[in-house]
Amino acid sequence: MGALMCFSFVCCESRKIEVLSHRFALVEAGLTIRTAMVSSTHSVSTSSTVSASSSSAETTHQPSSQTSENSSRVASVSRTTKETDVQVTLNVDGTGKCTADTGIPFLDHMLHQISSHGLFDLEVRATGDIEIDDHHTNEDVGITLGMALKEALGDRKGITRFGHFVAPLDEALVQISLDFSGRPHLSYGLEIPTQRVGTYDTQLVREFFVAIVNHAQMTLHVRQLDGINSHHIIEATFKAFARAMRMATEVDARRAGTIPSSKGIL
Ligand SMILES: [Mn+2]
Repeated sequence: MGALMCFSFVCCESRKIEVLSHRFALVEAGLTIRTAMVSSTHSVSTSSTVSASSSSAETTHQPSSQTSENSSRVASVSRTTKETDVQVTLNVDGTGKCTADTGIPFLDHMLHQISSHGLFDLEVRATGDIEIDDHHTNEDVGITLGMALKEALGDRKGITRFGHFVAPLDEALVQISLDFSGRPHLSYGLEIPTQRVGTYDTQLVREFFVAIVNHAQMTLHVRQLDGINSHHIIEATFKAFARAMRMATEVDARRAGTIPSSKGIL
């Protein structure tokens, strides 16, 4: 039924909406992860496997020094493959401090949007095989940021869960609606008119969001309501994404620390 509803929705849209939905195959690529959750409510170290687009990767999650009376929503994730080496530190309850050094200037610019408008403290450092192109590094930054988000939010107790925003940037207007549902899904409705912004391949915007939704395990719908300039369209998307994430990750006091799902689990 979900697929039918989704299909009819696509048909009714004036813009082309690309729907991507797949369950996160937990054993896909033989990735080994050592996890030490940073939240005090998730202090157990575990070993597990998760999927990734690369054939092999080593990932470590390091406990943060930050603590609070409840749980600090901070995560540090390092992920290394034969293609890239990425470190992400994320504080969901930050003030918008950002360091972004990925070797891809436009991606750095977009990471600053996520931090600034989401009020997340974000540190991203990446080295990768950009002598080939930006694809692997762009994707692996998305993967690692998604993993950090998932870890920082822990069991998602008390969060607002849903978030939405419509961001203008001059003539561009982009709507984001998202849900920290535990189920990866991306509906991607951008029509970016040029192949590149600066040196950045605009096809990589979709790849970045695919990586985030898969690894943060979230539902994300992106709709372009207006826009002519590629830079404006992409930046409006990241600003709307940031504000929607801020809304969804904020603690809802009326939830009183319970999991925001009728199923009791996210
Ligand atoms: Mn800009």
